[in-house]
Amino acid sequence: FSELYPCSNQARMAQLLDGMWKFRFDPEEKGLQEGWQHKLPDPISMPVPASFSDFFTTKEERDFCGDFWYETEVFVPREWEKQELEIRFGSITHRASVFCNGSLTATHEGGFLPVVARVTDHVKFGEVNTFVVKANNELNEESLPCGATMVLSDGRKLAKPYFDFFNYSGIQRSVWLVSKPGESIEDFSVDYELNGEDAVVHYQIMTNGDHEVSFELFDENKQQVAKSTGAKGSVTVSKAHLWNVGKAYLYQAVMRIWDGETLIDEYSSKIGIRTVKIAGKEIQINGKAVYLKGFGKHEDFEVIGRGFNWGVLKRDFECMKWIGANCFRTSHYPYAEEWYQFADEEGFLIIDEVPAVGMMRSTRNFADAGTGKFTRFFETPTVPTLLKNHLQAVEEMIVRDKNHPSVIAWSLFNEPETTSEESKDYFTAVFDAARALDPQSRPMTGAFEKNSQPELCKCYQLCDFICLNRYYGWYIKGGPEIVDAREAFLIEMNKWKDKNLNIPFVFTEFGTDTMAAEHKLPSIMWSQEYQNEYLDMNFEIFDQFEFVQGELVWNFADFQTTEGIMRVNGNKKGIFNRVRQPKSAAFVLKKRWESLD
Ligand code: E9O
Repeated sequence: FSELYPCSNQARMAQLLDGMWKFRFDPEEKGLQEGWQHKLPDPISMPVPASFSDFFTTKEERDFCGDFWYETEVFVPREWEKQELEIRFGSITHRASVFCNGSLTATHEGGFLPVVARVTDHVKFGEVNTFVVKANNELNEESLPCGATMVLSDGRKLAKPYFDFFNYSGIQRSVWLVSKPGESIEDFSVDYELNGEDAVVHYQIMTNGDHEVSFELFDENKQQVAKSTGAKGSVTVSKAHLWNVGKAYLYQAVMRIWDGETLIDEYSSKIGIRTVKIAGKEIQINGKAVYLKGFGKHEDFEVIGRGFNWGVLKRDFECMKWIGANCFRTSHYPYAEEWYQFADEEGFLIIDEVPAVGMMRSTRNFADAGTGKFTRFFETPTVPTLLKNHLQAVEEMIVRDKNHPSVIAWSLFNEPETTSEESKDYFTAVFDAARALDPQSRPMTGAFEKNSQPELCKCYQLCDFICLNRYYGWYIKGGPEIVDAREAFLIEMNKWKDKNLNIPFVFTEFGTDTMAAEHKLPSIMWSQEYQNEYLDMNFEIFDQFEFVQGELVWNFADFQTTEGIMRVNGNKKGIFNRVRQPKSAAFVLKKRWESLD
């Protein structure tokens, strides 16, 4: 099925189904047997898009783990009778079955990429139709992200993430009903070559028929600048306006299927002409080096959890522009598509990450605890299914996001175990598959944690540039030991330097938990003053190594995690607090990043 973002025009209609849906928890997993796919009995109300957790006032509901159901009713007009109909969910976390008037129309594994169900044969035209979703948010070692599900003594399931963010779940992104012609545009891709003042746009349009296809480009004044026919081809845009960092320029690509003079289908999308290349130690956009400044982010906000919200998006971009950032990583999962669309508009760079997080044994997730037997993560029998799910997520992410000019790189993992032969085989398979998928051949990378040291790591060789998550001065030698942290950091950096890899390095995580209200002179850990000192120490080291080509602070904002002794109502490494007001470190970053321009 097509993953194209919905649009409306003379050939297609897209209707947003966001709003108040019906909802029910199903802790006994009896829904299917009792026929809930037709209609939910005694439902409560539930906003879509949103995570369900933080609306509730009981722990049983907030921390619910297991099956849960959604329902909505939609009138489908008669005029759509000759069209194909799809219901498209931006995502359903973490897995789902979609029913239309009681019939199963799609199942999907993975909580952060679109779920599309073709419902043409199940819909009643000119009538009200019922759409029901059965979802599940359990974690295991085959799911992305990885985790476990435990059972409490009262019989309730509880999610045990192997990752540091709350297991927010539900229909967290927008839902559309899409009507399109039977013969339709299923996908398209573009790639660019710069040629002096001109740009060559290579395009490919995938359809499910064999009628004639046309491709047109319009500039921001809606003037046509190029036109071609054929499903595959190249057009030249003379004196092309390039899409640049902080200075976006977007053309409108209009694709059509024709039966002679008669229009069959039309799809349009904004595109940005730019190239991305790793050249020696530089990350180059349009042949010019760019230093990445910004954050690892989360989709996370009060009340709505991971639910998409245009207001939060707007505030986040305003804060990122104010502070002088030019980049963010979609840690630790692909975000709602609207984030990429807006980054395209604003000239922001994105490192797009799959939900491959938690692939590591630690004290938190040591499955064999107590047996005295240590199994490395990639030695377990669950690995083949995990790999299958990983490859599926990589494919869906690249297919979904490949045409965004903002996306400059793919991050294929976060902090896995990387020192065994098994991890090397596993990630070689992931990188090989990913490289075959991107028509723009963007650089591939992954984020490495502290055990992935240059002499031990068997996976950094797969990367076009290397992303390091490092916490010298926080997890390693914090507080009064920060002088020693600096020494240890230098030792590691010199080891990387001695490898002479001649590729860029980007710090994708560094930071300290900081209470927004805590001040202390002289500083102590958790105070605002300490966050500033830590950042200054890190910057002093980054600036000594020319192969360091970017710094993405962990994190843009404080965010919710599972409860535990390491977390005070969430992870407090934000440069902004959870409601997006600056900590003192925001002014340190603003000063540095504005001076780096
Ligand atoms: C992943 C991110 O999701 N990296 C973690 C971030 C954090 O703040 C988390 O939020 O904890 C850092 C990993 C640091 C590993 C060192 C742990 C040493 C324990 C003594």
